[in-house]
Amino acid sequence: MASDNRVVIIGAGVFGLSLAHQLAKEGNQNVTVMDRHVPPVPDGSSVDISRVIRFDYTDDVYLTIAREAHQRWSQLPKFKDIFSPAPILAAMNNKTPRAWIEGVTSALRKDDLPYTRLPNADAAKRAFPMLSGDLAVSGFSGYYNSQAGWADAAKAIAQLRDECIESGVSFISGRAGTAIKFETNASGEIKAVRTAAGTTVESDQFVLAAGAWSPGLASMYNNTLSTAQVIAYLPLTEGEMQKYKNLPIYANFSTGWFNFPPHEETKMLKFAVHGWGYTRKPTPEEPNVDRSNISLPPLRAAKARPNFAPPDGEERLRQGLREILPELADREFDRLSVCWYTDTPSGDFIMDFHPDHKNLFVAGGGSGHGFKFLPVLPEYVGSAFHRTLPKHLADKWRFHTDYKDDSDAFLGDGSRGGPERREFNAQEKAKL
Ligand SMILES: Cc1cc2nc3c(=O)[nH]c(=O)nc-3n(C[C@H](O)[C@H](O)[C@H](O)COP(=O)(O)OP(=O)(O)OC[C@H]3O[C@@H](n4cnc5c(N)ncnc54)[C@H](O)[C@@H]3O)c2cc1C
Ligand SMILES: *[C@@H]1O[C@H](CO)[C@@H](O)[C@H](O)[C@H]1NC(C)=O
Ligand SMILES: *[C@@H]1O[C@H](CO)[C@@H](O)[C@H](O)[C@H]1NC(C)=O
Ligand SMILES: *[C@@H]1O[C@H](CO)[C@@H](O)[C@H](O)[C@H]1NC(C)=O
Ligand SMILES: *[C@@H]1O[C@H](CO)[C@@H](O)[C@H](O)[C@H]1NC(C)=O
Ligand SMILES: CC(=O)N[C@H]1CO[C@H](CO)[C@@H](O)[C@@H]1O
Repeated sequence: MASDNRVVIIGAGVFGLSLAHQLAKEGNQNVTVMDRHVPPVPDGSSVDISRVIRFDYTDDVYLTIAREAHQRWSQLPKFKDIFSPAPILAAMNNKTPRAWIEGVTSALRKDDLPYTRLPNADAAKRAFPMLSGDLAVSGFSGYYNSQAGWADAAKAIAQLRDECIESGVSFISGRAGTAIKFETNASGEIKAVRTAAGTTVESDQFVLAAGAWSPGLASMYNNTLSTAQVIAYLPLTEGEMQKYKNLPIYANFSTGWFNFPPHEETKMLKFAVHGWGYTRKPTPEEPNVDRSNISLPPLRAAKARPNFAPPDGEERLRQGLREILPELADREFDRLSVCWYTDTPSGDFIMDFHPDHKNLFVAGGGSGHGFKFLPVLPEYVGSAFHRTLPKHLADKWRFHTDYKDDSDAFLGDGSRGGPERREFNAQEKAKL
């Protein structure tokens, strides 16, 4: 690729910045990233106080590259103040199908990766004595893996942004960086992107890396479904920070509930639900091309996520605490929020050219697990952009056109738990 080929990337999350950094490192001095906000974008999905880093996957490809990523998170000096090691404890009830845990542990065994089986709740509580709850009323099954941890996502994104700037990437932020619509010619090639400021940005190639907002700019052919997931932050006292210092990342795979160890800088205990989530059908006035059955976060000026989660979401957040740390279950939260997943039917990412627009590359489909790949993502997304991925990866991350007519393709990758997905109601939508 000629190094002065202009590339405009919409979205400064982990996917967009990774590609920008890779292209600039390869010598392209004409890469521009557009976003609603200067990264770290406060309500972008790549930004929060923490994201889980683990390589526990049933799928060989993700296990392998997540291991590569984990090695970099834990060994590279530049991640020293960003990554914190912590064990991950995955638990399920005997009642529910245990396919996920069995799949993961057999994948770990196959690669000779150590983990500790926890045959019952007592074993889990012996290993982690601060777990004061019952853990599972009807039969517990689980394991823990000490080789995991969490990253301060906002700091990691700020560092990646700086690496982009240092390697020559330009940024357009705010209204002039907010894409409203692509301008295409008769053969579907994109000529420019129109912005909320009324300007247009021309380019040779465009990249759609707008995360959960992407279906508002190009038809996703049922490749993605944007779902909102709930999060809570609970303030801890100094004494509690000490008491829970070695708390593992506890993931209840029957419900999708999981927590992070206490966050030293903010003195918060954060927990969330990796579930089927909530959808938000856009209103007819909103700019989007594919109104049929899609879900979109509101496209507003970026700002901190509103202090809001639906009541049933809050209840699930508290119920999870009741299982592991009941002494905290009725405490006041500092904040609740929702954060948007870009789910794909299989949980696989998308890194491929769009079927309708020859010069539009799509990078995303994070499906609630994309962040951890930050240290290795530039190489993969760069190769996908140059069409040089090994065939098995190109197949895995292709833009599917075959989901187009499915009535409901979004059945997940086996890691989701809890109640069915539902549409936010009108009062809830007003608070997003
Ligand atoms: C609650 C939650 C918990 C998660 N936990 C984990 C975890 O523990 N571990 C893990 O590995 N992954 C986790 N993930 C998933 C991971 O965060 C995502 O897969 C990843 O961050 C997605 O990155 P992205 O670049 O696709 O999207 P984003 O980071 O959302 O980036 C898209 C960007 O596009 C911008 N944008 C949107 N529309 C426009 C427009 N029209 N014009 C200009 N800019 C626009 C947005 O402002 C945004 O900054 C979690 C996600 C959530 C929501
Ligand atoms: C960027 O692209 C423009 C338009 O093609 C070109 O004129 C310019 O030389 C390029 N800049 C660099 C640094 O390659
Ligand atoms: C997961 O959560 C559900 C609902 O709160 C609970 O019934 C179950 O016992 C929990 N399981 C584990 C393994 O913690
Ligand atoms: C659209 O733009 C591309 C790239 O500039 C060009 O090759 C193609 O001929 C154009 N198509 C039409 C119908 O103008
Ligand atoms: C796929 O798109 C069709 C037509 O747009 C729609 O009827 C169907 O419900 C969609 N399926 C999913 C899974 O969104
Ligand atoms: C994926 C998805 O959300 N599909 C929905 C499309 O719309 C129908 C009818 O509203 C829902 O039943 C599907 O769940």
